[in-house]
Amino acid sequence: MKIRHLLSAAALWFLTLTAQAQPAPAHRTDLGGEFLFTRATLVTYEQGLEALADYLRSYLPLAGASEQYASDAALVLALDPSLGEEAYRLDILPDHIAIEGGAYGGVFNGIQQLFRLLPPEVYARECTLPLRLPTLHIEDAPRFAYRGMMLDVARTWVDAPHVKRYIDLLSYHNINKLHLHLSDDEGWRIEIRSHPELTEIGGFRGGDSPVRPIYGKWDEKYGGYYTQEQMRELIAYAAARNIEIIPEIDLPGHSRNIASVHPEIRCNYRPDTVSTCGYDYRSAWCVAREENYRLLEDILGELCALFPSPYIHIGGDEVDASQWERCPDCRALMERRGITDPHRLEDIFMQRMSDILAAHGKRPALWNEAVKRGGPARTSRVHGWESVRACLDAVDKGYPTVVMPATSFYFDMRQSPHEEGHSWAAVFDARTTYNFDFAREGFNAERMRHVEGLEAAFWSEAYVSHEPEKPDYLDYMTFPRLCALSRLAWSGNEAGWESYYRELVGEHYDRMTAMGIRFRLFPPTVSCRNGELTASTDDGSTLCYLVDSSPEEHSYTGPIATTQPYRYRFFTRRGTGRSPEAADRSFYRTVTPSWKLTSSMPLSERFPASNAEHYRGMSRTCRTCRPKDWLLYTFDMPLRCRELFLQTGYRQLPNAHIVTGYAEVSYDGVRFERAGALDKGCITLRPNRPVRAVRLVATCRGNSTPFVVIQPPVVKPVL
Ligand code: TNX
Repeated sequence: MKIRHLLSAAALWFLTLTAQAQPAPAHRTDLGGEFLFTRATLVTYEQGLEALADYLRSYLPLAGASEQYASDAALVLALDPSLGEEAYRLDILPDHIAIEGGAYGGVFNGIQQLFRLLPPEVYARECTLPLRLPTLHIEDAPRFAYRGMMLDVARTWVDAPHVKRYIDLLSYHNINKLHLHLSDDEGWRIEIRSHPELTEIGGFRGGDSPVRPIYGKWDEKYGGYYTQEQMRELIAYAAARNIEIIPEIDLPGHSRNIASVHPEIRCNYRPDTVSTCGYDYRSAWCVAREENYRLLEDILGELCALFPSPYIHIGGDEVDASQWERCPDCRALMERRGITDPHRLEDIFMQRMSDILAAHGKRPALWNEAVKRGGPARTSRVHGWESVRACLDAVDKGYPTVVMPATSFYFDMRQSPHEEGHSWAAVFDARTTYNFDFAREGFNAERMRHVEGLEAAFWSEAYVSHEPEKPDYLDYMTFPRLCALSRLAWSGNEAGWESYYRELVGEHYDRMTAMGIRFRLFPPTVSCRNGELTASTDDGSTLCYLVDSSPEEHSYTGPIATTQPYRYRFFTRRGTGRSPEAADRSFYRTVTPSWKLTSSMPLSERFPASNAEHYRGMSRTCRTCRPKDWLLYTFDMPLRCRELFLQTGYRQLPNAHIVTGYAEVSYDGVRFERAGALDKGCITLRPNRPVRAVRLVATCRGNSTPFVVIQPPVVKPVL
């Protein structure tokens, strides 16, 4: 008995503590009492909320639920239409808990608030009762009606169970829109019953598919798709968690996939397939071909019937209009319409898409490029991704806009300079996402009227090459940046980063661990002074380190005395989180030797050899690679180094590289010896003698791209 009391007292103390570290909801009043939450606590619900009673009981070991709605029962779920749809009131009183929402979503949000008052184990469905909860009154409502996340399932296929898991994770963070990027050059992911070939063929690339292989999947047929049945289930699963799925079919560009399945939709000219080892590169729908609109009517018609979302995203980004310029039919259409700018053809195309959607009672959502000329109706929703300026432009034109500039919201961007991920928009972590400031970015009150909310995006070109640790990479890139996004979209960032960071560390790390998220921790601080290498963290994580290239992990217990600090790399772990590696500056130091590039492949004039040679960016060949093609790096002086990293293809992306091949090293400039196979177009050499030249030799027939990208060698000096 006594022990029990002690435990409860401890639990109460713990809960009060964590409750203090909670995000401050709009209004919270502590009432000073307590409620005893037991297995016998009966859940009662108002009509229409049964799914939420079931949801609650799937997380907590509560014995019963009753349709007999009684407002003074132990745990009451109720509606109060006087509240905003997603707003809620949570009352914890000595004898009952009441969660009232303006609509279903509001009650769901209230349940999430209750979860945040419980120990983190609730997310693992391991919360034991009884528990004492402090009595309180909370009223809260979201800042934005649109709080979204976009997942690109086209480049990397994410199957339905993994999407469900992701929906769960989003829903714990009060995200209410899941924008699914269902088609792109590399895949078609949603069954269209009137055209089963779109998924049966276009759902897969490589192997015997007419869709070319790419992004690390070269020797196998790769892909997958959702049947309409599965999608219906996902839609319902998401809806039960207050998430609307918004489908996207990317039109009229990013369509190489469907154009490989239905080549007739392409523009009417002969492609140059010689430089691509036979692949047709055209990726846009021909605007002049009338039959195309019948196929599009079938596709959009089925999507409108399948998805309850009032918006269907029809893309509109990165359209290569040069294809239309080369097409006699599109040119004739331009003449008939009296237009000279081929981009106007996109407006014509999008207008027809909008008409199809309107006939089904839906509106289009578009990437910001599609409204640059102001063509589409102001009822279209714009997703502003290119820049803040692009968002402001859409807002100023009067479009309801979802703000998602890549520089703060593209979660495929890497989080610090030496990590994985893209960097074309920015290198940023959760802090940048959290600190996004509408006022500072130029959104005044008038402009804010057109802002529907915020969205983040995870594009998956680079994800597929991480497949062995697939969920880890998605989690790592998403969290905690998504926590920051959700805070920004739900209540704003006025509390400031320092306060939010304390909350992440004090609260969310344990919650994400219970959720099973392999999240990113911030890297440790490393410094070296007077022969002492030290590492530290401020987030309660455990510090570990690695020496040289050995995989053996050591735990860090104190300063390391060394004259070779560049041999050590540190990282931290906490729960299911891990940090990136961090090292002393000397580890990252590189030199830029003088060298020359030659090749069996002709080199591009736009991306000449001198770019790479002078460390001013990359160089390119003018065609794809074939067996025995070579790249030769000749150093002006014999090069002594610790490490020599050679890379073909884009940084962070296995694309436009030599897919299979090997490296040969020469120490005298005459004889070459094998030094190993290329891995995703790259090789790291650790030569023990000065190197005169390295040759990379291809063994693959093509790389699915009409060129090979050549990066300057990364050379780490002998220290
Ligand atoms: C731009 S964002 C794209 C995507 C890429 C992404 C990579 C947008 C509408 N287009 O096709 O996946 O960059 O970060």
